[in-house]
Order: sequence, then C-alpha cells, then structure tokens
Amino acid sequence: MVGTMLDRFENKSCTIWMAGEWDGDDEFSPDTGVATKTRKKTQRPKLFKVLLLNDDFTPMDFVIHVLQKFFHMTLEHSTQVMLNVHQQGIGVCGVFPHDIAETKVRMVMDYSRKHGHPLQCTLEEE
Ligand code: TYC
Repeated sequence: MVGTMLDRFENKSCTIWMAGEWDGDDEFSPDTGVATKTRKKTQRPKLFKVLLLNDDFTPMDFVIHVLQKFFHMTLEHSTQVMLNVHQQGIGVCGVFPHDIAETKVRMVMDYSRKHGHPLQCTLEEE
C-alpha cells in the first residue's frame, strides 16, 4: 500500500495512531512533524526620494540646519545640497522606504512652519 495514511499500532494498554506513509516495499515512514511549506521570498520595499524645493525666503543657514538635523549630513555635505537646491530649484535629501520618507517630509514641514519659514519638502517614488 502506498500513500499517506494513519497506521495503527497496538500495545497492551492502548492503540497509537501515527501519520505517515507506506512505500512500495511495505515500509511505513512516520511523518517527522517538520513543516516544509515553501514561502515566497520577501520583496524589497519601494523606495522614495525626499526632495527639497527652493524658495526665495527660507534662509540658507536654516536649510543647512534642517539637512543636518533630519538627514544626518555633515556641514560640508548639507551646504553642497542646499546650494544645489538653491541653484537647480530642487534636490534630493535622501532615499527611504515609504513610511520613513513620509515621516521625514512631515518633520521637515512641521519644523519649518514652527520657525516661520516656507520651505517645501516632498517625496517621489524612485
Ligand atoms: N533660495 C534661498 C535663499 O536664497 C535658500 C534656499 C535653499 C531655500 C534651498 C530653500 O530648499 C531651499 N535664501
């Protein structure tokens, strides 16, 4: 007999039923109980650029400060990024999964409003 089934073992005091299968030579192989279900590989999360927009009113020093505070940039790097946004109109502060990018945008916007500056920050899928 071949196939998955329950086998019955008798001993003096009870009957034990085991899950397993019979092979062609009348050998019974009990199930080991180890789950072997295959799973899909985890997918990489979509990434989003956090963008800073230029305006005519936000002080350069404040933009540099924001880049250091929220994007952990050095003074040199934050100055470069700020000047790039100032000249090109837009620039990337960093690339993150969606929830982190969204949080960064909200924190930069809230902080800028709190300090009375119109600095704009947004996100865009990579
Ligand atoms: N253009 C601003 C100024 O001349 C400086 C600035 C740079 C503002 C980058 C916003 O994202 C910005 N004071």
